[in-house]
Amino acid sequence: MIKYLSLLILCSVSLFGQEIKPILPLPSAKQLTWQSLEYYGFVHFNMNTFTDAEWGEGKENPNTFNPTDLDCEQWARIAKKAGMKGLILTAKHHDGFALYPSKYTKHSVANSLWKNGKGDVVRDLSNACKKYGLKLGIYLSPWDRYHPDYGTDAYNQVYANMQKELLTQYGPIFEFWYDGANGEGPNGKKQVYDWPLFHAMVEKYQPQAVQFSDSGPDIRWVGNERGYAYDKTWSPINRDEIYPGYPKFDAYKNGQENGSHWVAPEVDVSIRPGWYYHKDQDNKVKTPDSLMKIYVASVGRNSNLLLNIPVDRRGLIHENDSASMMGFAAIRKIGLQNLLPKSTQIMSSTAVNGHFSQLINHPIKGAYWAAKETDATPYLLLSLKQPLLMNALVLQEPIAMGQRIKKFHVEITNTLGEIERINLQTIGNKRIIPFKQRKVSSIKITFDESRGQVLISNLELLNLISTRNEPLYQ
Ligand code: FUL
Repeated sequence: MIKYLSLLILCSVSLFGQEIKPILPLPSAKQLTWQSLEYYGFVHFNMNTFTDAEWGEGKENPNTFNPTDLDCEQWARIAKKAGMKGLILTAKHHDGFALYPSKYTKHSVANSLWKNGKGDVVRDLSNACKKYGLKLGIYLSPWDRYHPDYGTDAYNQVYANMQKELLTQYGPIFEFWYDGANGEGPNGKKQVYDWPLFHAMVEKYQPQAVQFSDSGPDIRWVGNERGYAYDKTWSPINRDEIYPGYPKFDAYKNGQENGSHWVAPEVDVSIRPGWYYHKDQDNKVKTPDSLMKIYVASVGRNSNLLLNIPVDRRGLIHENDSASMMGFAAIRKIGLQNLLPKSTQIMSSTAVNGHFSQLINHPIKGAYWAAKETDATPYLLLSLKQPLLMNALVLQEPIAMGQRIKKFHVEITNTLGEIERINLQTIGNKRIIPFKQRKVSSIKITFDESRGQVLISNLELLNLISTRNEPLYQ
C-alpha cells in the first residue's frame, strides 16, 4: 500500500513538476541493488591457509587441506553481527584447489582425507548464509596453476563448467568475482580467456548476480588493495578499452566522467596484511578505528566495501579478527547516526517544480532536490537552530538518474563565525566528507561543475567517533 502511495505521489510530482532528463550511462536494476549493500565480506580460505602462502603453485598435496574445526556457521554468525550483507568465498584460488567436489578437476576436497573426501566448503557456507540471512558470492580464479588444460582452449570450457557447477548447485549467488591475476600454468603457457563465454554462464544461470573484474562487466576493481577510493571516483568507465589484468589500469582507476558504461567500483581490502591466514599476523589485525576510516574512504567515496577475513587453520574466524569486526560495528552504529534535526529547513538557490529541497532525506523512495538548469552554481544552505558538535557530512546523488557532480565545495561555519572551505570533486552514490570536529552553526554546499542538472537525494550530519569515544579525525 505504502509502495503504491509513494508511486502515486512521485507520479503526481512529475505530472505537475518539470521532467528531469537522466544523464547516461545509467545503472541497471541489479547494479542499484548491489550498490545498496554497501558492506560485505570476503573469505580467503583454501590450500594457502595450510601452507602459510599467499599464492600456491598447484603442486600441493590435497591432504594438506585439513581444517580441524571448520564451522561456516561461525563465519556467518560473526559476519551478520558485524553488519555485513554477504560473504564471497574463494572456491578456487590461483593454485587450482577447489573447495567443493568438482567433476572438472582432480585437485579438490574430494581427493583429500578431510571428511574422507566427502566435504564441501561451498555447501557448508551456502547453508550457513541461508540460516543467517546473508548473501553468497563466489570467487573463482581464472588463473589455475594446477590444471593440465590450462593454457589451451580446452581450459576455457573447464572454467565455464566449474562456473555452471557453482551457479546451479548452491542457491542464489549475488556476486561472481574474477581475479585479474593471470600468470603461467603448469605447462608454462598463459591462458587467453574466453570472457564472453564466462560472462554468459553467469547471465544464463544467475542473471541477478553482478560480475566483478577490473573491467566489470557490472562492477569493477577500485585499483588498489589498501581500502580506499578517491576524491574523484566516477562510476562510468570506458569498459571496452580494458580487460581483467589490464597493465595500465592505473589510468582508469578513478573511472571516467564521460565513460561509456556504468561499472561502479568495489574496494577490496584485507583485515590483515595478507589475504590468507598467517599466524604471525595475529597481532596485525586492523583496528576498528582504521576500519572506520576505510569505510569513510570506500562507501563514503562512491564504492562498496569488500572486507576480507582470512579464516584460520581450524576453519574459524580468529578471535582477534572477530573482536575488531565487532568494534567496527559498534562505532558505526554510533557514528553513522544522522544528527540533522528533522525540523531543519534546507534552503536551495533554485529548485525545479516538484523537486524542492524539502525532498532531500524524504521518506519517499527516489525523491530528490533538483536545481534549475539555468542555475550555474546551485547551492544548499543549512542553518542549524542549535549548533551541533559534528565532524562529517554525507551527500548522495540519486544515481538512478546518472552520476553528475564534477566539482563542489563545502563551507562550514562554527559558532565563532569562522569558516572552513573544503574543495571536493565527485559524490555519486554516497560521499562522506570528514573534517575536524567542531560546533557547527551552518553549512553551505556549492556545486561548481556538473554533468547536467544538479540532483541531491540525501544529506546527513555525523559525528564519527573512535573506539575510545574520541573524534575519529583529529
Ligand atoms: C589478487 C590475488 O592475487 C590475491 O591473492 C587475492 O585473491 C586478491 C583478492 O586478488 O589479485
